[in-house]
Amino acid sequence: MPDGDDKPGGGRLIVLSNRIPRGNIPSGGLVHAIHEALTQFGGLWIGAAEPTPVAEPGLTTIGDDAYERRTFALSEEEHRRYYLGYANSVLWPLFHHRSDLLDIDEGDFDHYATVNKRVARAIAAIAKPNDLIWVQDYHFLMVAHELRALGVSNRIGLFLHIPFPNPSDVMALPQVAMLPAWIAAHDIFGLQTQRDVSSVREMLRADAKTEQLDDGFFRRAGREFCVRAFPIGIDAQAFADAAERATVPRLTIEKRAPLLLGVDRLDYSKGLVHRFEAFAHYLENRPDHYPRPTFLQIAPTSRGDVTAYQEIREELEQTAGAINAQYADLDWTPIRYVNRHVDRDVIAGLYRRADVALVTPLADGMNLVAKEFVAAQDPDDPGVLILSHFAGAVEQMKEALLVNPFDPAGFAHTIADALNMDIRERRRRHDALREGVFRQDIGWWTQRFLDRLSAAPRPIDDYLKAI
Ligand code: GDG
Repeated sequence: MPDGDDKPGGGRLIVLSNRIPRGNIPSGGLVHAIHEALTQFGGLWIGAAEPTPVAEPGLTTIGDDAYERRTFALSEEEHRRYYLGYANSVLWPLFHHRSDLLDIDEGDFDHYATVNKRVARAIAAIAKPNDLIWVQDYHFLMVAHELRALGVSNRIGLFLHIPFPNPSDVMALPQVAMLPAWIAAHDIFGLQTQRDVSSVREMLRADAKTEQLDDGFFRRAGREFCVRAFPIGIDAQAFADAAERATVPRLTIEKRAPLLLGVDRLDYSKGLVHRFEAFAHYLENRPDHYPRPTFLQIAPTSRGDVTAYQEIREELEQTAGAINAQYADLDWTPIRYVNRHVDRDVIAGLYRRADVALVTPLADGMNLVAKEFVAAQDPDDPGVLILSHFAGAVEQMKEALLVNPFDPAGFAHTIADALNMDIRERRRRHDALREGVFRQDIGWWTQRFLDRLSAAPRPIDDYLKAI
């Protein structure tokens, strides 16, 4: 990443994300990468405060070292309607191709707009001319547009961690007509995959005001902006070290019995019910002489206040219960479903112990678990990654065993292939995957994004006057 004199005009970095770490920075991962970038550039990290009865404008400082951490206020109603409502009951399902789960309430969008405008005003009040502004994710799709309306000409980039909807799905968003202007207000609109870039391109093609240029650039209202893929990585070395150090918890499974592992936030996009059913299909058809496999699924509850998440939790409990009732024996439970958070070091040890990882979302921006599993394996005796076609990670991880999670029979065959794979093929696939996971790690991702953002042409005054 540009440092010292390479910083554009010596500007700082302003990062906006919904979550902001309160205390110590956890090692590895996105939070750590943002922390490192901010330490290098200097600047500010802005995130949401805990909800309060009334939200005041401006920012509150919560920490100050190499850079400042500040929060913007959120009222309890805004938390319910901007965060749980528009962000997580409209944008999240829509962007994960689940229009059937949309819960549209006109007032929720008003709160989303209010919060985005409040955040934009707070940033406009503190941004210095050469600061880079880096927005994270779908909670803040309008912030750049609001900043431009306030006359802010800084370089602004947004990275969308989740998929972008395809052209027909996106029509279900009541605010679809505003999307091109929101996107065009950035200098860089970053996505996880080429597939997502194509979806944005398709949407912009239908927008009469947008002109497509070369190399990912577009022009709208007199200024150019770029739409590009920046596939996110992990801190591969930190994960490999943690996995090597970790003591695997006692699992009480048969000695040479294979362990299949899934690790996901409990979210309907992760395809957990489909995964459980495919495993049942495998159990139904597996030869009797096999050692009995155990499938361990760790899925801590997430967004438990949203109805769709309560429903998926119930459905998963019922599915696991029914499968275990049908296939379990006195000394064997096929599915171990752990519905709580497990420490990262324990997860790293479990990845290393697992023979097969099941990373089979129905839609996913990237999926970091696929990369963590690969980084954690013993290269001499690696496990096998089963990866869904619908995880963004598939564009970089072609050597995984790829599955269609909607096809239980095909999925079950792939589980059998994974459990039967000989050591030479396991090593061949793992070597290739590992090389990519280490080369395109989280540092590579941060650097690529910030290099591109630093080099973006500055917005022009005519545009600011035109919007
Ligand atoms: C979004 C996009 C994109 C899960 N359970 C536990 C635990 N985890 C950790 C995993 C992994 C992370 O949570 C989940 O990673 P995903 O990639 O599946 O992320 P999402 O939360 O859906 O986030 C996604 C990501 O942003 C980054 O851009 O890849 O597509 O949806 O790191 O290890 N960690 C611990 N205990 C658990 O019980 N310690």
